[in-house]
Amino acid sequence: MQLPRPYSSAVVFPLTSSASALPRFVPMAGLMLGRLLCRQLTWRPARLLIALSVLVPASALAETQATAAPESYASGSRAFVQDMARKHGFAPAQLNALMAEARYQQRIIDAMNRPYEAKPWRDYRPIFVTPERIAAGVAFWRDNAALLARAQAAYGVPPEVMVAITGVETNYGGNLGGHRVIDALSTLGFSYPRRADFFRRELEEFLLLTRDERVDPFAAKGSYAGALGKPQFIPSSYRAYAVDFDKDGRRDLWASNADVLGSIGNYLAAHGWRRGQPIAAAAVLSEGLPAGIAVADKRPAPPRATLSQLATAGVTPAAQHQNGLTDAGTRATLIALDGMETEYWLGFENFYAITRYNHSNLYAMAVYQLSREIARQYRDAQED
Ligand SMILES: [Ca+2]
Repeated sequence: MQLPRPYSSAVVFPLTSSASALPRFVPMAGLMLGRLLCRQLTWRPARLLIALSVLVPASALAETQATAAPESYASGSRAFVQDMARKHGFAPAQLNALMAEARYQQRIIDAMNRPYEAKPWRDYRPIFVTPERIAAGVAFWRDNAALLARAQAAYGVPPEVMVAITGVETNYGGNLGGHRVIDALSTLGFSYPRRADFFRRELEEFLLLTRDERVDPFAAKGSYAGALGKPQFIPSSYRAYAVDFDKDGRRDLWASNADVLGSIGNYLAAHGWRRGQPIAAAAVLSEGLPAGIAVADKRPAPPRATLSQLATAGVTPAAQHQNGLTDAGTRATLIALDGMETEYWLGFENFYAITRYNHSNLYAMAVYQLSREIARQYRDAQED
């Protein structure tokens, strides 16, 4: 995985309007190859494609076969440059030069239209809660035990939750996403009307981030939705919640596990995590669907009903999940998930905090269940 490189002193960035020279971009091997291929494709496509299919992974090949960008992309880019110049003092000529290197990617639009979270729970869970991901989580915990203890002390989040989030997001850093962040955010920000405003703001945040943290905007790789680093923070979250937990002067969510784990802890603490409180519990419905209690599906909802109100309506935590549930005033959301049969769960404040990381009850439940398995196996191994 190619990591974002800090800017060398030879490269002019930030792009302030007072700077007169055009930025001298570091030549990118991938970009150069892409240009070379595009040129060659115009004169001998068939033979070249056969040769390339041997040498170049399919994903890289697809990238060279550029889909024509819709008109919205060029006009969006022009308006964006003007906005950034006005709001943040970027030099228009230099930012135009930078944006001219960004590429519309149809495959990013396609990926947005089939998200994992559209799957039912019975298909979603097996993607993330697997023996391999549990074992790798135990190893990741062992390798980062001191950092995790320090992050738990600082933010109150148990190690297994920070480990499980890293595991669900990027398989502990093993899969950081293969898209250039600038391509993903410009494609979605200019040419994905349903959420264009959101992604355009994230593109703005991304350019500010690269300026502040001295990250090369073309080397930053991420998911198709523009999420960054091992914890997959979107740029606005990176700027607001990432912490320099190893105190080296940079917030590096790619290479520093200290910064990664500290940032996850800080994010959850800032979104309502309660130290020592439960996350979720399987629910038993003794009287069928309870009257007067809202039932959430995959869409998160803040906990409103107390355990005592739930009990009155016939909803109680399953015996194996009653540990720590001694306060009848604890609030929960009753959640129904479409497993092989419908599963009922109680999600507490900490469950809702995990949904602030990714707005899906499926996501939070996968993190919770993965964290339980990792914790069990980690502690078993400690006792051996
Ligand atoms: Ca750092």
